[in-house]
Order: sequence, then structure tokens, then C-alpha cells
Amino acid sequence: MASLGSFAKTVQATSNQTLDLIAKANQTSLGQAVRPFERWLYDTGSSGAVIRCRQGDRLIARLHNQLEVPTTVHWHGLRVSKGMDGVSGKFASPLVLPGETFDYQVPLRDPGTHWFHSHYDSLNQIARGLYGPLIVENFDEPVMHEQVMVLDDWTVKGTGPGAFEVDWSKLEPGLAWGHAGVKGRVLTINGSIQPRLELAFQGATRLRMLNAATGRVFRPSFENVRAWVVAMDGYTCQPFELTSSLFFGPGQRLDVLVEPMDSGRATLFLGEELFGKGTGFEFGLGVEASVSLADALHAFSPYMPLELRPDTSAHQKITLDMSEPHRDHSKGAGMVDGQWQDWSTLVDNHRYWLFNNVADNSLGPLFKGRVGETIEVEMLNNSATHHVMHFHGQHVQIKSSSSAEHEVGSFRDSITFEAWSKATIAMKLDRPGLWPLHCHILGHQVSGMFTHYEVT
Ligand SMILES: [Cu+2]
Repeated sequence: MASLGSFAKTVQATSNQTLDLIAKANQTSLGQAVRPFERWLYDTGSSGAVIRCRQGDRLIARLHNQLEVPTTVHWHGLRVSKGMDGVSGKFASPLVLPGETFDYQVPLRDPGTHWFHSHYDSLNQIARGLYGPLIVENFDEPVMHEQVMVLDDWTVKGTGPGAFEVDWSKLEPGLAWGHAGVKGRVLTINGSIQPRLELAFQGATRLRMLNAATGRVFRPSFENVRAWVVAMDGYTCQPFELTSSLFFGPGQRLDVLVEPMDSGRATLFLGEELFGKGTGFEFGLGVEASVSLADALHAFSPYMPLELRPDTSAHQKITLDMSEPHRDHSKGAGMVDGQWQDWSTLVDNHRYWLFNNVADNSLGPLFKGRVGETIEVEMLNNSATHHVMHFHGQHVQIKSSSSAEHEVGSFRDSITFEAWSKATIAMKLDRPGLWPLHCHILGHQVSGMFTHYEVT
């Protein structure tokens, strides 16, 4: 039976009201195939709501930590000030202990589909459900039927439907971190195996898709709908028709305008690279359309905030090399705390990934720059799996890429790199602080792929 699942309700937040965001445990079910279990959620009056705000407003969110562990909230896709980013320690955002509260001030500069999630023990806390969609409305875009779609996967044990049990042990350090990351066998949309998804008939629906999985790069494709991509990572782009599928990495958002065709059932397939078209999720057609697809598409054009536009010549050029520990390097396999280590020492300590030969940011910032400077980063994926590079603090512009799926000229907060691909990005530094840069395949983040940069 189809269920509304999570994210069926919406709370509208405005500048003059504090929104209570309660992190707590709930008994939940993903559907009949999986036994009920304890899931962690943000409650805003109803558990697991979509937060909607307006561009130009300020979100004031009061986190109440009712969990038994510390936590934080990261505002993914929103350009916040130092201390509000949800990364604790030297990154200056407080760790919110059990029973404590903290007020986050989130300026809503950039419209689009964004999200918020824990950034403390993130692999574990995001896997358990501590995330939610955050939509910043743009008044210039046409009003139409919308469907929020939060994609996730769940690690389970057991022998089959009805007997599956969610299995948190897969989050423990293990070889999955050294490969494609931790991936679950059970896929959900809005927390349900059989979600109720509704399209408008004879007109446009805006799908606001979010990949909240900790390790799975989805390849979404549609059947019996016309589908046009209008935004990636919240940033609107020149609309293009989605005729096959594309890489949709953890942390990323994808806005697609769809219109059902006359024949056949409208279906979204969530596949993976090389594994066919994947699990199908069918749409119902229950809502009358307010705008045609053709008219709706006219209203979308690339969003490029002036203050983020990099200068044509960079003040600094940096290289970021993503690799596994080296088996044949003369000095050693990789560095931790300034020391070269051999391959088995790194792997025994679950250090499976390196940035510029270094695991865990242990040589200090990747670069230091001043506000106003333009930094160019050549990003090389010298490995046989995907990585999703997520920039905190500033957003970046893709300047060139070896991948046909990277829209050159577009702005992003996250970029999915296919195996052995590379891209050059440029960023204009506009907010002081220490800002993380890490892989959003969270098993990679905790096994070496975490660094930072410093803006003064
Ligand atoms: Cu990675």
C-alpha cells in the first residue's frame, strides 16, 4: 500500500519567527518489507517536515537536541556565516549536547532545493535519518504542482520482504569505505518503499529531488514522462531534456519538470551505473495542472549570483588529487600527521582515501586566501570509483571538465566525479572562516577524504 511517508507536510518559515527543530528518536517503518525500527528525525511540530522559506528572508532555527548523543545541523547549499555551518571543533560551530539548544541563523540568499542534515558523526547520523529538505522559493518562477522526493537507501539484514531488519553494523569501519561507500539494498523515497507520488495530468509538475543516501550515486531515469532538468544543487540552469540518465550523487539536488505522456504508467527508475535501469517508482496522476510544460520551461534560466563570479585570472591555482593509498610510491603509501606510512598501516587504520597524498586533512588547509580572491582548483579523480566533492562556505563555478555531465559555467556546492574524471573549478572567496571540503560519500569522508581551506 502506498504511504505518504515522511516529508508529506510542509512548514513555512519566515524571518520573524523562530522555527523549533527537535532532533529525536521515533519508531518508524519504511513499509511492510522492513520491520519497524528506531529512526532519528527532525520534528518541526510534525516529524519529518519540508521547510519552505522565501529568498531574501532569514531562517532562524532553534535546534533542540533530544537525542542521547551530541549533534549539529549543517545547512547544505546555503551560504551561512562562520559559526553557523554545523561543523564543530576548529570550524567554530558549537556541538549541541543532549538536552541543549542552539539557534542557527541562516540567510536565504540563494533560491532552490536545498537541505539540512547533521554534520556530527555524519555517516551514522545521516544514515539514521537526521536530514530534511529546505526549499527557498523564488518569486520569479511559475507556481505549479510540486512533488518533493527524498531518495535514500537502507542497509538491512534478513532473508526477504517482511523479514528485513535495518542493520546499523554496516556503518562500522569496513572495506565498503575503501570502495564505493556504504550502500543499502532497500531504496526509499520520502522514507517509504512504496511512496505516494503525485504528478499533475496534462501539464507540468516540479520534482524537487534530493539524494540523502550516505553512499549511493543514483542514476535516475524516467519512463512515460517528458522530463526536463531545470536546476542542479539548487542552481537553476538552462533547461535540458533528460533523455537518458545522469549521475546524482549523495548530497546533490535535482529539479526536474515533468509531464506525463498519454501512454503507459509514469515511472521513475533509480538505477546505478552498469546495473540496468533499477528499481521503479510509479507516479499517480491526481492533480490538475496549473501550467503547461512548455510555458513553465520558459521561466527558467541560469542563476549566477554576481558576488560569486570568479575573476577571469586566478590569484592562486591549486591541485586536488583524489586517490587511494599508493602501492608503489617510493616514500610511502600516504601521509597521516605529517608522516609517510606504508600501505598496510593505512588500510589497517581504515585510511582508504587521500587528498594530495594526505589522509584526514592532517597537513593543514588545502589553501589560504583573502576575501575577494579567485582560486582555481584542478580536481583529479585518480581512482576507480565516484567521489562527490562538497564545498562548504562558498559555491564554485565549473570552468572545464572531462565529463559531459558537468555543465561548464554552472555554479555548484557539490560535484560528482566519475572514476578517472577531472574538472577545473574557480571560486571567488566571499566569506571569512575555515571551511571544509570533503567527499559526500560519507564512508570516504571518514576514511581520509576531508580537508579544509581558510579565508581571511
Ligand atoms: Cu569519495
